[in-house]
Amino acid sequence: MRILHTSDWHLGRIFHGVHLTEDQAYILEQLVELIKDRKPDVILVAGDIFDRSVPPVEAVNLLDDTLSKILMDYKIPTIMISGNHDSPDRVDFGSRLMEESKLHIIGRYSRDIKPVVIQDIFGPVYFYPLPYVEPAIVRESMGVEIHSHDEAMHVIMDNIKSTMKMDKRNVLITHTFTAGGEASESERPLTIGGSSVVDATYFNDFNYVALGHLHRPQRIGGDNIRYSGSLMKYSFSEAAQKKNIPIIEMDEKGNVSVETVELKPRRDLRCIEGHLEDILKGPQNGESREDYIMVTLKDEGAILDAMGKVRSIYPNTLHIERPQFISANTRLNVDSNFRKMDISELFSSFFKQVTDIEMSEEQKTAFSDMVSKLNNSLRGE
Ligand SMILES: [Mn+2]
Repeated sequence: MRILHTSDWHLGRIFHGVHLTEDQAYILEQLVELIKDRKPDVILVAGDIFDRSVPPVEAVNLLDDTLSKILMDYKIPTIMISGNHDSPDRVDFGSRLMEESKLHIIGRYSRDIKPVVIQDIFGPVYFYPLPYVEPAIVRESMGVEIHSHDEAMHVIMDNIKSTMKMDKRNVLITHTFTAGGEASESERPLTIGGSSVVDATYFNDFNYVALGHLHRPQRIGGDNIRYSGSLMKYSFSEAAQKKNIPIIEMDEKGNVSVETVELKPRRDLRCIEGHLEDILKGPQNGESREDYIMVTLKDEGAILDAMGKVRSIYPNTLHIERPQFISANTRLNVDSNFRKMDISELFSSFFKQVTDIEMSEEQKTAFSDMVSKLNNSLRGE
């Protein structure tokens, strides 16, 4: 069985004010070519199909085009789940109808997870699709006291394993933060404050686990528990990462070997550091001027229209940082690492600046609760 694993497409993403739909269309075209070439038996999309719960029209059209090619031109069964950015109900629309065309979309979590069965010459492989789910929803549907993502995953896995045929080949598709995984800056945290990681040992009985959520392509332990990583680089912290698509060959016994294929983005995402004078000399090693660029300027004094100057050489410069530059009027001690802070840290830093008082633990908890509620209501829960 040949499995193509992908996740975190984030269709409709806006990055530093730039709509990435054209870049996403460009790379999905290559993905479709790869599918045509390699003819996998099944395609897995492990969540975060869209970047937000109500995606823009262009993103919906792009998904429609891509799935039509995969399912109608090449007739490859496809299994998709929703991630923490997707709206479970909207993603679920028409899912029963589309099953007829071998498109299995699982937007909403349900207590009894039915496997999608796909055959190869050796027999069936059971694919268990588990969309992203809040612990509170699992608590309600299972009627057990659970409070964390880890406890929720434990209960869900026990439930799946109670009916799973251990002598058959089984694959799990899910969207979660697995312990041991390395995060990037473009993932939206699953919980505000507290831990959202789940233990990887729950996944031990599966022959392959296709994970989504973490945007860096990576294995957890062996070859068979893996994050495909996001379709593209979605933050400057990912500039040095190599995104790729894992293609998994599963043998008769369920052992896997994995090959990864790199796709070429329309524009790469790069970080450049130096003095303005040197940066204005342009790319020195044949890099494209059209790439999306973040510049860290080492100059100390004031520079008139730094962005205009840099953009005359690199038109798609999206962000300039000036860590050395402290203006005479700036008395606020702003942490230059604010890009790396999560929303709670950002807010408490803002609070401190405005009031000159540290936030209390109670205030922090109240803030986290409010943001969680807001996130959930945006997802329609
Ligand atoms: Mn994601």
